[in-house]
Amino acid sequence: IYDWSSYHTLDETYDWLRSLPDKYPDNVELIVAGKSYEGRDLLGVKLSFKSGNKAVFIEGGIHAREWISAATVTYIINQFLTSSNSQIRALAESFDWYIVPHVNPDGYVYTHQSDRVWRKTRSKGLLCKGADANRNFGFHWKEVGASSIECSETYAGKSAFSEVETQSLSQFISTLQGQIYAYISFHSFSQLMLFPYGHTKEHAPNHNDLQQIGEVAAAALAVRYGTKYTVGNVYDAIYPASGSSVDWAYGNQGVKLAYTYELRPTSNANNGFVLPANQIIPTGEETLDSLVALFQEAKKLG
Ligand code: 0X9
Ligand code: ZN
Repeated sequence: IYDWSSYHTLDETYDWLRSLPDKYPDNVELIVAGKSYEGRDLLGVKLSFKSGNKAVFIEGGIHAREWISAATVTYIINQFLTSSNSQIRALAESFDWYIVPHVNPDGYVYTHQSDRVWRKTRSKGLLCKGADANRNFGFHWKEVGASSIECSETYAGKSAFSEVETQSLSQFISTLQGQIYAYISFHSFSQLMLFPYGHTKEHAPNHNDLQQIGEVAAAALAVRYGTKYTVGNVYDAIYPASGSSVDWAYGNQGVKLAYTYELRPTSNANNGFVLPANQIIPTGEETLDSLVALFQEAKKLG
């Protein structure tokens, strides 16, 4: 059985995703949001409970070693399908959810089989494999905080959208043009809620709203277990970085509500990417608490 007491392999998660339309035929459709270099699907689900809703896009696993990202994303899918909590039900039923737990499946498989701390895609290079998929999107590509050196962890790739994952995912997202109300990307670690921009210290047009909504979401996240998040624009709150999926969704696709979560833990003691599995459920719970508050506050601000 598939549960949230341990981390799963890609095959286990894909089998679980493929089981969902049979169990919830009225509410789940499988989506293939793109392809990977090694030929895997970027498999996800569309959750829909009523017609006429706007869409929210949720992406996990763009960095292969950040296992809590995909685990939190599948936790959210499961809660939206099974929870009887009124706030979670209201949130689930307010949007069409396009949710892809592993947008870098090749990298994730590699972290299970060879190198637990692999970050990038697995495309062929001259000296080193892979590009940082979160530096490869075509919005202010390679301007800042992204490397031209193939072996760097933040290698931006040969060109914008050189990676088949970002190319195909961005094409899929483009087909939803105008429908996407929010775009959320899950990473780890550091306990941050980040929003555009990453390429400049200039504030995004709705910076103040994004800060306010983020602070309300972070306050809600802290209630259950006291987990503290810091909220801010990428450039100031973490570091300059261009070519991320969230900045592209915001800057190129016009998605006004765009956040990157850096999930637990707060520090790199004992390798921050290796979060004990007994923290998957608490992380999922508090993150979902924050999403409930985030969408309530965003609605309030219009
Ligand atoms: O560097 C990154 O891609 C993210 N941090 S991580 O440690 N998980 O690698 C931060 C992404 C910042 N987000 C945006 N630029 N929107
Ligand atoms: Zn990351």
